[in-house]
This record gives sequence, structure tokens and C-alpha cells, in this order.
Amino acid sequence: MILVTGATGQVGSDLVPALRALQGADRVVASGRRVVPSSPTRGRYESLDVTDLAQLETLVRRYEIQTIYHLAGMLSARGEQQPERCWQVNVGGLQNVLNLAQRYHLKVFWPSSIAAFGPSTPKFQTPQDTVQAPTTLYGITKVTGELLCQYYAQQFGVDVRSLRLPGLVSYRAQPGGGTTDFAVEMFYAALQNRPYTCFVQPDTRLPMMYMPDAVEAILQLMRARPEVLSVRSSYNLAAVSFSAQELATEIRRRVPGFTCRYQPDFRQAIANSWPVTIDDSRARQDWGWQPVYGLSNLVKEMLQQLASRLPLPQADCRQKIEFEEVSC
Ligand code: AKB
Repeated sequence: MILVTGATGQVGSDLVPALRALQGADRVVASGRRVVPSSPTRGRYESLDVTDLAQLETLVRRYEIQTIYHLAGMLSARGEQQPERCWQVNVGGLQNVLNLAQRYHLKVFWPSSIAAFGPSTPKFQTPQDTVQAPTTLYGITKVTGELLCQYYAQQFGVDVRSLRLPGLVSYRAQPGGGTTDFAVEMFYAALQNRPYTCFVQPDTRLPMMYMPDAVEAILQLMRARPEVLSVRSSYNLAAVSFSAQELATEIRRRVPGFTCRYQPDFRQAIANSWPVTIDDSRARQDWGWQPVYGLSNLVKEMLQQLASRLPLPQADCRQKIEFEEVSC
């Protein structure tokens, strides 16, 4: 049986259906802070606060859990606003999961982030092993989490696996409280015929990934034989890097009339502290990682998927995006 924490968040909203399709709906227990009633069609759901060890242990025992995808966590921008809570959820929650993993011999996936790097890290082709001195509390929780994962793996033989995820672009659920959220918000504005005010400068370039690539990476890493894994802290992972302006331009090629202006706020400093491109050769060598999506196919598919989900006025947009690559 599989437990997914933070299942209603951005990654969970895509990972849970993928796991249910692969493993069988009955074998996946989704959980989150929200009190969403389970229904037979949507699969099992449990309300869970990951900072509460007893609650977590009750679920592990009740469902005889063997694997936890521990996705519950607070992102970078919100972490700066609520640092204490960010530490409790991100570090306390992970420690609870690792303690139970040790006790019940569970396999664990936990997402780290490009936020585990800071301004003194090499910005281009950031190596797997390098300086990790982040300037955000979120980043500090990610470095701590990586070291905890490595410690539990080395000291207690816990089979914990992790990826340093870049900014994620997805259509099922919006992120919340992240610095890379602009990349998703831009699509919603474009399809709703709204101008978008971007909270980072046009030339802000960050490592990004389309969610299907991220889900595939997680599944691939979890399928890999333990002996091929040379990294037990967290693997660098990359797909594409683009600037806010490049994204806006690519969207405008398919949704003519989309406008974007730039009004940086406190998230600019966070973005500036992160890498631009990532060297993910260890993930490629160890377990065969290879992304599918670059900027162009990401934008095309994201617009198609979102257009079919959003309420009007997208009838218009649906038509527009069929005319691919409209000049801008
Ligand atoms: C965020 O922006 O906080 C996240 C991340 C890069 O970890 N998307």
C-alpha cells in the first residue's frame, strides 16, 4: 500500500492519478490537510497533519503502508512569510516520515528543490555536489532534509530517494506560495484574456519542468534498483531553463494579444539566488533520466490542456491555439 502526503498539492494532483493507474486505485491512500471526503470514484483520502507523528503512524498501521510519497511541504515565498511553520512542516514532517520509515521498513520519496542552492553556488550547469548555502528558509529546510535523508539511508538503511525539483508547470493544480508560480499563472491569464503582471523581471531565467516529466522522473527513480543509486541526499534534475520573457513570448505565439508586464516584488531576490541551469548527469547515468518537454512542446500542451479545463472565455482561445505558432 502507498501513502501520498500533500496529495492535493501541485505534484500530488498529478502523481496520485498516475500511481492509481499503475498500482490500482485501492492501493493508493491520498492524504492532505484539507478535509476532503473519500469517495469510491476519487479513491481513498485521509485528512492528515504531517507534523503529528501519532496521526501519521495511525495511517501507516491502518493501511499497512509500504511506501510513502511525502509531498506535504511549504514552498519558498510562503516560507519567507511563515518561517517557523515552514520549518515545522518541511523538516518536522520529513523527520516523522523518516522515523516511521525506519520503524516500519518503508520506502520513501521526498522532493528537494533547486532552492537547496544559493547565491554562492555556481549558477550555470550547477553540479550535483557543490556549495549549498541557500538564503531562504525554504532552501534551508531543503538542505536539512537532504542531509536527513542521507543520514537515515546511511545509518539505518532507510530506502529514501529524492529529487531536486525545478519550477514545475502543470494544469491539474496550481502551485501556491512558490517563486516559480509566475510560470503557471501566465497561462491562466493568457487563456482568460487577462493581461498578466509578472512578479519577476523579464530576464529572470530559472530551471523549469513540465509536470508529466516530473511525474515520470519520480516513478523512474522509485522503480530503480537500489544498487544503481549513487546519491542518497537528492539528485539534480533538469529539463529546460527559460526566462519569464521567453515564456511570455512563446505563449503569445499561440495566444496572440496576450500581454505581460513586469513588476518585481520580494520573490525577485529569491529567484536571483537560484541556479539558471542544472547538471543532471548523475540522474541520467544512474537511472536513465531523460526529459521529454522543452519550452515549445510544454507551452503547446499546457495551453491545450488548460483550455479544455478552464471555463469561458476560452472558447475563443481554444480556437486560437489551434493556429499554432502565430507570429507576435
Ligand atoms: C518554489 O518556487 O518555491 C518551488 C521550488 C522551485 O522549489 N517551485
